[in-house]
Amino acid sequence: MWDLEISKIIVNGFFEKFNDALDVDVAIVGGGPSALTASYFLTKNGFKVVIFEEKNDPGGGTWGGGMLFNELVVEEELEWMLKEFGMNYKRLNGFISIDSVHFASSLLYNTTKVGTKIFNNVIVEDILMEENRLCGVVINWAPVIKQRLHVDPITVKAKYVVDGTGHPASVVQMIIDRNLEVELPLDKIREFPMNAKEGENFVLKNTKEVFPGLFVMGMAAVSVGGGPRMGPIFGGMLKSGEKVANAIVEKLSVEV
Ligand code: 48H
Ligand code: FE2
Repeated sequence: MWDLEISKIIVNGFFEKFNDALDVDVAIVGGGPSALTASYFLTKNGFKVVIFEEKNDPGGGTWGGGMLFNELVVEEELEWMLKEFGMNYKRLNGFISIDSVHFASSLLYNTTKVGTKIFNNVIVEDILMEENRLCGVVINWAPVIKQRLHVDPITVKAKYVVDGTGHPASVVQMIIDRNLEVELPLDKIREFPMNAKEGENFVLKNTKEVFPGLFVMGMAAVSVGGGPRMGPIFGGMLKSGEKVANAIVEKLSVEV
């Protein structure tokens, strides 16, 4: 009977990959552009990476371009990365213009193609800690949280956790809420008014390990550092993802 076969293929296929994702090198929270870039470079370097995305459709703030005009902008210097991802684009006055649906789907295609596992509809609701260091995340089905069902979560072990949750910097917020901050100078998360050029520089500078075992990247790095937003220019997100990947590759290579 086809119907039973189909169900078995889905259930077995899911649990095989989910079981493998319970103990990883890097767990990335959120599936936006910085996460898709970081995971691509980490996975390509041979590390086991999982992304948890609370929405049905990973890609974060990329799909809608600027104000739903589905085109977005990247700095010209990032042409090499767009080529690496096999994207189509146009060069215009020092900038690159890309169809945002093509951009989002290319990032998703490339990272999943090299082997990154993305679990959508899964929310990271808490952090896992050991001896004052992050060592994983606590996950649940997003609809469980949204419908406020009283269902306990499960855990995923990771050598490094990356906060790629965008504007709210949700993972760092969990640390702040518990007064755990050791290396964080902040008591709250905030971002400043739009300035594309400064925002793009700020995101890269503030992409770093902010707590033992926890890196912050993308818009979350801007919120945590307290810098300007940059609007619909996405080069900083790509560069931030690449920076996190390089930093973790270096750390994990030393630890091996
Ligand atoms: C699971 C979660 C959780 C959670 C959130 O916002 P994003 O696109 O993230 P970035 O930093 O890669 O890109 C930012 C960019 O899209 C942007 O907003 C820019 C450039 N703004 C400039 C401006 O001026 O506004 O994606 C974050 C993703 C989303 O898909 C969330 O659903 C997801 O993270 N997420 N997933 N567990 N606890 N919290
Ligand atoms: Fe944004």
